[in-house]
Amino acid sequence: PEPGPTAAATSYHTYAETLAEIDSVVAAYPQIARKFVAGRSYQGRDIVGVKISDNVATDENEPEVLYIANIHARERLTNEQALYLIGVLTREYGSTSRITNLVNSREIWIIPITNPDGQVYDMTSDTSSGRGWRKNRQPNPTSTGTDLNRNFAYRWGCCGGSSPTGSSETYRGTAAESAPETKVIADFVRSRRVGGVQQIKVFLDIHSYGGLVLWPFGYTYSDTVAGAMSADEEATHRTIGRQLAASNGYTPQQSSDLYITDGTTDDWTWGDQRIFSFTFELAGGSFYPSPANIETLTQRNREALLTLTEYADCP
Ligand code: ING
Ligand code: ZN
Repeated sequence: PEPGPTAAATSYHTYAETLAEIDSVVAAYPQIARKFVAGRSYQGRDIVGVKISDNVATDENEPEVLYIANIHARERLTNEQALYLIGVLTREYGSTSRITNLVNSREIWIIPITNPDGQVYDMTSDTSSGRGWRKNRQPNPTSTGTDLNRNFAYRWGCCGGSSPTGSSETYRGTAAESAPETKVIADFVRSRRVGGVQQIKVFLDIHSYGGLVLWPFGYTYSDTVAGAMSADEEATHRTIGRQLAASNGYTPQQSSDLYITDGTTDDWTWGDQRIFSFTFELAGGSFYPSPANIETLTQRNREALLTLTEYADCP
């Protein structure tokens, strides 16, 4: 394929290549794509995103959608999934009416590498296989790294779904939002409240692997929680989740049906912010699927991602 924002990825993007790709998209589509820096990682790297909307420089009163990926370092395909979405939305604007309508009527925020320190650490000179690193790279009392997907401030550490031990893969940190990357995402989400109303209506956290569509809560097996997940709200999550799964062939389930977790991103975005929240575990059978399969594996979610973006003005 040709280089630039229209190309399907044929190898995994490094952090530097991801930034270059974002710069290239923004340069090619300045009317609808704008780069933003949500904040910095523990080691000082920019946590970079792209905002996609018409009149992109203006904060319009449109429903917003947030996509984040690569919160876990080794889940390299998730960055490609985010770049794929950026590519589709920009490239097809003006030619595919469904996409033109979405970009015109939504503000879409996409952060491809939420954990840049971990992602850089995970990459080796052979980018097709990595170190299998999951957490960020912040020192902790006994080891290195906080699991960012156990460090959010809703029922943090409540329920046996994370670890207090520094060496654990699911180390929850010394406190909620103790990891800079967690706080960057949480601060960004909080910053989208205008007059007390959260503008982000739909959120997706992209992980791999497993071929799953998950929704809150993860901290409890209960599907409804008084004051936090009504029967209607649970039904909305379940209905949307099943529709997404019908389009990509994944398995839909409440997060805790996989296993109990606490302090996850989507428990917080729903529990604290009341944003309809989902997690994908991308299909692909490994943290490092062959680069030859990136195109097929990411295209598989085209319909699901467009559908979810459309739901921003419904729930
Ligand atoms: N799995 C996710 C994890 O953090 C998950 C599964 C995501 C559970 C979101 C609950 C909420 O354990 C991987 N592979 O990271
Ligand atoms: Zn993950």
